This record gives sequence, structure tokens and C-alpha cells, in this order.
Amino acid sequence: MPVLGDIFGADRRRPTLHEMELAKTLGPIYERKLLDIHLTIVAGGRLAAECNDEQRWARALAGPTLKFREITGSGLFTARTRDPLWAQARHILDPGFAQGALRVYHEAMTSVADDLVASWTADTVVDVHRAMTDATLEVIARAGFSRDLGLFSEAGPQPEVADLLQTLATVLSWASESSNDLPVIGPIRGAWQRRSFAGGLDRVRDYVDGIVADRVAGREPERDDLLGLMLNSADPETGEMLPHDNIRDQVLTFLVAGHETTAALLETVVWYLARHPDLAARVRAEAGMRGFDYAGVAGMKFTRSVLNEALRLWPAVPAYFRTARVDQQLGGYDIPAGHTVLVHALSSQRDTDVWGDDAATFRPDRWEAKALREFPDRFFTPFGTGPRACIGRAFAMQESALMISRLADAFDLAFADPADDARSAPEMRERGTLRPAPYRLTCTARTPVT
Ligand code: MNH
Repeated sequence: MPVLGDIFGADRRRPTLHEMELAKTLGPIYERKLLDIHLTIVAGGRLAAECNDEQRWARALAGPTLKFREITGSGLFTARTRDPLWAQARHILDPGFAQGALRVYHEAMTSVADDLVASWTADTVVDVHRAMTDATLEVIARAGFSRDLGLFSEAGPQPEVADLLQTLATVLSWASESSNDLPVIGPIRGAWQRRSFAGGLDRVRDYVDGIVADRVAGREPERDDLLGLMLNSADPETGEMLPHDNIRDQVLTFLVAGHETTAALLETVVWYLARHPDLAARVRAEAGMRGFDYAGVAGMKFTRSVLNEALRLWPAVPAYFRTARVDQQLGGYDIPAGHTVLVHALSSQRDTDVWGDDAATFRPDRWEAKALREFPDRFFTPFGTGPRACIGRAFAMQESALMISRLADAFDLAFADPADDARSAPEMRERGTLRPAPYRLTCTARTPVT
């Protein structure tokens, strides 16, 4: 349409799911005009892989991601690459996500897995969305900051946790729904949204400042966790320490980025295990063979194939932005330096050209094939790509393998709602991230838990 462009062709409630439908007919690369913005969408597997070439493309901080700056400021996820604090924080924090650190976090992760399993033993109907939100928040809080948020305690959670979840929910919906706002509506909606979460966000910030201050003042013991790392180490390249307000932004970043995406993955995987008891049995058998210590979980090959397959079909971060560093051609079109495209991982990771005819099928065994093990990383990008790729990838995979194998070991999982048995894939919702619509399970304990 004149002036407005394709704006009525956008779906505010499910923008990236809708884009997946469009890509089926529009092809591997196409342009959409939204008001005065010309957005290039890259949906094909091979073209997406080209955009992941760091020599010619760079990560762009654009679109919905910018909204998160309201919460996490110059934390790793929302800092600009040219901000010196980004490189400094990345140098300081990288060791906190390496193998050695994950080994240290294993005890904290296990304590949450114990709580999660214990909370499901009453043979009651389980709200999976709620359970996974609680579990992933507790993992990042206990492993990263040595704090118990109380989500599994009888006394209930700390009040600031409710503020955090409420603020996050508001910003996530805003991020999804504002992407096609008209020029006048955008700022008005922004002002309105900010007012609605300002109070909660202030309380969350005070709470996190308190966690940092307690550690600095010695009211909490020194620890080998992410907070300890940030307070006690300098950037090996510049010798600079992180300012405390930046540490606060990083703690908030980990609380947000660390839980929403991982919870989405766990919900997706549990859905497929309930749908396919044969897969659950194989996860269970692997757990029985390997055991639940750090090395056992790290080596759960089949369980990791199940996680990969869920991340391939339903990447929690369904798309990301890349900016061309140089003039170039992409799929036969001229792309000038500085032009930003949206890489639509949800589509590119289902491209039959790359993944074969059964690309749309949930088939974890595809990850066992030799050809796929040699598959270049740039075709599978649920954690992004390049220097700005997810710092928490190994953390999330270890945490998820532990939770999934413990649950499969402890329970027979079945849907509480028969409608789920009739589906071949979970119903997905979008709210900044791609996450299954809430669903419920009935769990039967397999081993008596005391
Ligand atoms: Mn995570 C960046 C996906 C778990 C912390 N994460 C990214 C990006 C994707 C992503 C995609 C890059 C986005 C972009 O290019 O615009 N992250 C995930 C997924 C999971 C996940 C799918 C779980 C599954 N992430 C985690 C966990 C943590 C974390 C767990 C922390 C404990 N992620 C981050 C941070 C960044 C990031 C921090 C930004 C890194 C940087 O820019 O330097």
C-alpha cells in the first residue's frame, strides 16, 4: 500500500511465525516495506549462512532487541559492540562460562534439579511453563550469584522476583508488538509502557544493587561465581575493572537472558518427550548409563541431540539482525555496506536444501549422522553467531541436559490435555522469544522419591 507498505501484512501477535509462512512463498530472500523502513528478510539456509560470515557481516543491535536496553542497559546483550564496556565485560566473563566454571556450578544446578523433581512428585497436574520459569531462574541465581530466590521454598519467592517477571513480561510483549508501530504511535506506546513498568524495574534494580553491595561489604561470603568474577577480576587486556552500575546491568542481563530462553527450550523438549515416549525412554536409558555427575551429564549425546533438534525447529530467539560491512551480493541482489537484514533462523533452520526433505520433522537422530557432525556451525545458529554469540551456550546446554534427563528418569510424562496428543508440534507463542503456549502434564513417578 502507498506510504504504509506491507504493514497490514504483519502480525503483531506472532510476527516471526507469520514470517515463516510468508517465506514459504516469497523464497530465500525478500524485502518488506513497513512505513519508511525497507526490511530485507533472509530465510534460506545457505543465504543465512553467508550473513553469518563475520568478515562481511556484523551483529546489529536493532528492532525488538533495543527495547531490552530499558532493563539491561549496557549489559553484554544490549551493549553496542563499540562500547568499550562490551569487550571488557566479555573478557572478564568468558572464563565464567567455560568448562571449569560449569563444573563448579554443577552443585547449584543439581540442587535446582532436586527441587524441581521433588515439586512434581505429588502426581498432580504440572504447569510446565511455571515450572521451567522457576527452575531456570533459580539456576542462574544460585549458580551465578549464590542466591536462593525461594521459588521452590514453602515461604514462597522474594517479592522482587515477581517484580522482575512482571517487568520482563511487559518489555517482552512490547518488544514483539511494537515492531510495526506507526511513527506517532511508537513513542506514545513507549512512554506508556515505560510508565507501567517503571516502579517494578526500580525495585528490581534496588534488589540487585543490594546483592552486589552485600558481597562488596562482606555481608555475604566471597564466592567462585559470576558475581565474584565481575567484582574481583580486571580485563586482561586493559587492566580495567567493571564499574558497579555495569555489574548491576550484567546481573540483570543474566537473570533475563539466562532464564527466558532456556525455559523455552526446556518446555519445547518436554513437550516432544511427552509426545514421543520412545524418545523419553532413550533419554532415560542414557541417563541410567551415564549418571548425573558433571561428566555424566556433559557426555549425554542423545539427550543433546534432542536439545539440538528442539533448538533447530523452535529457536527461542527466532531471528537476529546483521549489518553488511562491505558492498556485496546476496542471492543475486546488491546489498550496500551498512544495510541491515533480518536473518530468520526459524526459517533457515528448516530449509530442505540444507537439512533434507524431512527438515520439518522432529528427528533427533539426524544429529548422529556423520555428515551433520561435520556440518558447519553457520547453518545452525540458535545461539547467534560471531563474537556477539551467546556467552551462555554451554551453560544452557549443561543445565538443560541435566533437567531433562532428571525428569525423564523420575517420571512418565503424559499430556493432561488430550488435544496435545493430537498435535505433531507444540503450539507456539511469541513474546520477544518463541516459547510454547502454556500446557499441562500429568506425571507418574517412576522411582519412589523420599
Ligand atoms: Mn543467550 C546472546 C540465545 C541462554 C546470556 N543468546 C544470545 C544470542 C542468542 C542467544 C541468539 C545472540 C542474539 C543476537 O545476535 O542478537 N541464549 C540463547 C538461547 C539460550 C540462551 C537459545 C538457551 C537455550 N544466554 C543463555 C544463558 C545466558 C545467556 C543461560 C546466561 C547465563 N546470551 C547471553 C548473553 C548474550 C546472549 C549475555 C549477549 C552476548 C554478547 O553480546 O556478548
